[in-house]
Amino acid sequence: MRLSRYFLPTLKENPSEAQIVSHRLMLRAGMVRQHAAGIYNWLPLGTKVLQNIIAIVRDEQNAAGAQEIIMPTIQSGELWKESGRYDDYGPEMLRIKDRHDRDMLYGPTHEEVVTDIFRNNIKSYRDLPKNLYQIHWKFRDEVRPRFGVMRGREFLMKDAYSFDIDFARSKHAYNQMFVAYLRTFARMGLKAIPMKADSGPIGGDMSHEFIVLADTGESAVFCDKALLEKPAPQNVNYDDDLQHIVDSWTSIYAATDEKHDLSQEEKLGANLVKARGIEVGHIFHFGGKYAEPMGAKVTGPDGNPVTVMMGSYGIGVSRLVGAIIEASHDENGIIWPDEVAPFQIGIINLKVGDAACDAACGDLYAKLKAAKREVLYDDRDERAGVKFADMDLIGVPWQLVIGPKGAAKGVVEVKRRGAAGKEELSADAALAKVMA
Ligand code: 5CA
Repeated sequence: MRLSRYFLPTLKENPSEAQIVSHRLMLRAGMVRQHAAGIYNWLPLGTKVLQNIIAIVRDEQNAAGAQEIIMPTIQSGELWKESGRYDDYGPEMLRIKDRHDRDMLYGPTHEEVVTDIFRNNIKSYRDLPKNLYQIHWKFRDEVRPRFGVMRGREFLMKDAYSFDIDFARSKHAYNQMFVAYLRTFARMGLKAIPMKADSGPIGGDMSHEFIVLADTGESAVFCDKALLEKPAPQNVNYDDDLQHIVDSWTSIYAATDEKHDLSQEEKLGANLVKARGIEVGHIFHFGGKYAEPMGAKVTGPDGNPVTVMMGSYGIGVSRLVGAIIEASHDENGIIWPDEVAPFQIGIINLKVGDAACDAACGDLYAKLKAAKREVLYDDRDERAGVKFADMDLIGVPWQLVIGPKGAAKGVVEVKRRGAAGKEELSADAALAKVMA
């Protein structure tokens, strides 16, 4: 992409409405613009990051055996009357009347809809297990939307729902998602801590939140440093019994402030980490909570009907964009982890109009595009300082800088975002380095 043609409305000043760094940087980097309280437009740069996060989430969900579907954003209120949540959910649910005066709503979550799909289409235990997920927009009329996309009213969620014949198999589905989450967040460059949690309005008997540490997090977190040092599981076979992997994580101490056990302070000593955290995922096991009232049953091996056991598994996909920035930035802007970066490589032409600079930059740009790299070429007629600042602000991991002197010598300056110093390399060596 040529920056001269790209829709990238960056801001030099800090917007006054933004209280936390990720919100400030998302506005300054031209990623999002607010449409109404807690409702955002995603501009091209923000959309690219969101799509990269979606791709990782999707890849890990598919690997864990979940199957992607798309459910409606507007739901019928009737299903929620069946589950009993229509009245319970409260003012966070945006209720809508259609022209026939029917009760509709903008889905804050999809347990009812997916249970309805299940009961209408799956009849036998032989068709189990099933785990269905979507990556879709939700609406919750939060009292206090704030911190940009972190606590929005409309937000993007990955929500998966598992269906099994008995508790042991349902627990296995829960464990599959638990492990998939550890891998998902690690691929985004995040350290996410699984933490035993309350299940709130979703309900159920077993629940974990996944928390990313950041100073601006909404909840206080205490944990054993060992959790932060533990690498995410590699080469997982999701058909294996995963209980020992889950146990190896849940046996390490972690708690929010309400549940923090003071005796751990002494026990862990210097290994106790006190921090703040952002909830990026939440998984729930709730057995028959929806299947029971909604009649989601299958025929069991003995021919008798059995109510299915369910769990639901959420990831805050749009919130993750903010969480990643909270975890990875400096005074100049965002530092994207490679796998979520909107562009992997930036080219800065220090003297647009200079034949040698234009030729050298044009050549790098063509080669990187031919190699299918996402590359942003700053070909604007702007001061060098503006170009350096914008490239750092939007967080491009590799930056190739070419000015008249370098172009004459056939060399390129290679910078790694977030690292000190720069390196002068031949054009070919620079290409090899940033493509490695
Ligand atoms: N149905 C279940 C799981 S599929 C569910 O709705 N879970 S949840 O309420 O915990 O939401 C899942 C994730 O969505 C949360 O962990 C959080 O990361 C994200 N999330 C929740 N509310 C918001 C919000 N207002 N803005 C941005 N992200 C949110």
